[in-house]
Amino acid sequence: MTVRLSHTPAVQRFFEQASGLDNDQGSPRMKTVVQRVLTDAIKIIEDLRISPEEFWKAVNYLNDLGSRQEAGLLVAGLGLEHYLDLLMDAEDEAAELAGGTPRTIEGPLYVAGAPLSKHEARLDDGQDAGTVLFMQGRVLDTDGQPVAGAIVDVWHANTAGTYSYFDASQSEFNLRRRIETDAMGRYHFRSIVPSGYGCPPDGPTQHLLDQLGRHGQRPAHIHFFISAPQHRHLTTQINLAGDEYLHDDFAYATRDELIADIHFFDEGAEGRAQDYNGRFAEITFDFHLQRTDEAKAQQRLERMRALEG
Ligand code: MBD
Ligand code: FE
Repeated sequence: MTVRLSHTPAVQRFFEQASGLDNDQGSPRMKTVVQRVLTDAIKIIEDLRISPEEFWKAVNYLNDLGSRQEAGLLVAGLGLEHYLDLLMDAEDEAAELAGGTPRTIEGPLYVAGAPLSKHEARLDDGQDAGTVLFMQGRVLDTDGQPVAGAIVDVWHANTAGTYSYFDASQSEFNLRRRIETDAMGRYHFRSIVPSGYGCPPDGPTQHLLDQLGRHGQRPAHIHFFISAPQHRHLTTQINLAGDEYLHDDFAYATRDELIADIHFFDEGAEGRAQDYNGRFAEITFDFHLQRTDEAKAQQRLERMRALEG
């Protein structure tokens, strides 16, 4: 026998009240959202016959997720952050705003306020004996014209796949910089080749992924915010060709246009890199921005971020 109550007027009225819809205080938007969440939740409880024991397990899971600061990791791993990209892409398409380098997820590991320099930077503090990486390219508009004075805000993991700030063993802003493009739209930087990221194996995100039969690995990648006056802010990443997880990213960020070739050069490869004689790797990648007059479109999405605001 299946008992169902969620559709009854008494239960519907009860959750309208719980959502504050019978008072005129508070936020109408929040009331609408909370009422929908509650009434959809009780339907799930009924449809899937969620037991009270399963319900309390879920409550405890949310506590674990929060105490480990992994909510942002879970929404990436469940594909919800990628879904937001798909939705924004579809909206752009409908508004005939397609074109330029595609967006892909920001992820949970950005830190605001990295050191700013003109045209070039060194991102690593010299403490990680990873392969030296030289990356360069241009910021262009969708007609191929250079964008001078664009800000390339770049962040990536070390050879252990961890990020400064979140990994307290790294120096402040290690592998994080903002670089302003030159008159020809060019940027370049020296860093180290990052490793892929793996979810903390003992954390709540990986625990859930285990129950889905999934891994929690990302391919090696480098994140970017690209911004410039009169251009649409771009949140994106490059994913490094050749990585075993390139097309098996637990966060679904890889897009064909964002796969970057990485070339390795042996020690003494002359003339390839100024002032550097050891083994190194090189990536060249251009970013294409859409033009816009809309001020809000020139800014990154509002969201809680480390050291922002
Ligand atoms: C990362 O480095 C990342 O970029 C995302 C999206 C999720 C977890 C770790
Ligand atoms: Fe990342």
